[in-house]
Amino acid sequence: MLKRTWNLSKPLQRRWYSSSTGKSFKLALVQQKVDSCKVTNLTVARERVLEAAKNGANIVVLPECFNSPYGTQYFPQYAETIPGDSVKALSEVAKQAGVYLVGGSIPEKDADKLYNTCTIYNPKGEMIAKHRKIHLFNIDIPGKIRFWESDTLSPGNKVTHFETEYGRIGIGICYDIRFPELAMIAARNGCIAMLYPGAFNMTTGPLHWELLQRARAVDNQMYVAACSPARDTSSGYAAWGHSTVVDPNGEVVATTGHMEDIVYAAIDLDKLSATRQGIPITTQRRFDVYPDVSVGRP
Ligand SMILES: *[C@@H]1O[C@H](CO)[C@@H](O)[C@H](O)[C@H]1NC(C)=O
Ligand SMILES: CC(=O)N[C@H]1CO[C@H](CO)[C@@H](O)[C@@H]1O
Repeated sequence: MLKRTWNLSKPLQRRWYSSSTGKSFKLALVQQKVDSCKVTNLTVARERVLEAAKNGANIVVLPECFNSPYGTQYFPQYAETIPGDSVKALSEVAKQAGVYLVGGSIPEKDADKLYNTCTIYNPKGEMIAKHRKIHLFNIDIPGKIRFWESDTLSPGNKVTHFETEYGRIGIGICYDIRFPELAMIAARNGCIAMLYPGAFNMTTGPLHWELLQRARAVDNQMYVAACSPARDTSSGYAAWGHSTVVDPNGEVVATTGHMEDIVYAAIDLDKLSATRQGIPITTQRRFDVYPDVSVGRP
């Protein structure tokens, strides 16, 4: 193997804070089938979270738009305030299950604006963070497809990290995963994982869903997981499914197909440290050559 030497005449800027505690935990991704009745879907979400907890999960993730159909035309009708009915239900189930709950996303109404928002709860049922999707998915290819989230949604304006006894965790929603800066900012601020509720479609799913998770994971040597709704070909938006967990080495450690399922993975924080020791990119960056996107954030 080629031995590389580094020019160490200039001190490398070392900026690395891991909030990792060395404790391992069990992550669960609930790949729920989502339809048009909010109450039913909240009930199903609740049952799945309790089931995941019964199977030993410590952190449970729900998919993007788990209680409303995915489509800009539905968001105004399904939107609710935070706190509101969904927050109440999620808070109660987090407490009952005794887990951290990453509540997928719901269309949030705030004054005259709508957001695609993920709320996060601790095992006491307290809402400890809220992430509004930062990058809105706007695409318009004449004669082919138009999906313009900005028609009804406004973007969030900040990065979101939350604390657990296992370590700090970063959140993005769906299209946010395509912007590597978010995961970089999270990793350099000590996050051990990025969790993305998301709903890729039948074209971008096979093409990029796993690739993007592996890319974010290997670049940042952190766990990355994305939780999709189950596929429903009768709905207006068929999701790819395939909720997946990737380890800090970029390897898929748990995944599924497109049906309803719960994906479980043991998150091993020793593996995270070992990966970072084995390939020390976290301490060998050259911020004297290029800027660090995480400076001054979050
Ligand atoms: C999925 O989204 C991509 C990117 O916007 C688009 O090009 C493609 O046509 C969509 N595929 C389906 C099956 O809707
Ligand atoms: C997962 C699940 O049960 N989703 C339900 C959401 O609500 C609609 C309408 O009641 C049901 O058809 C879906 O099955």
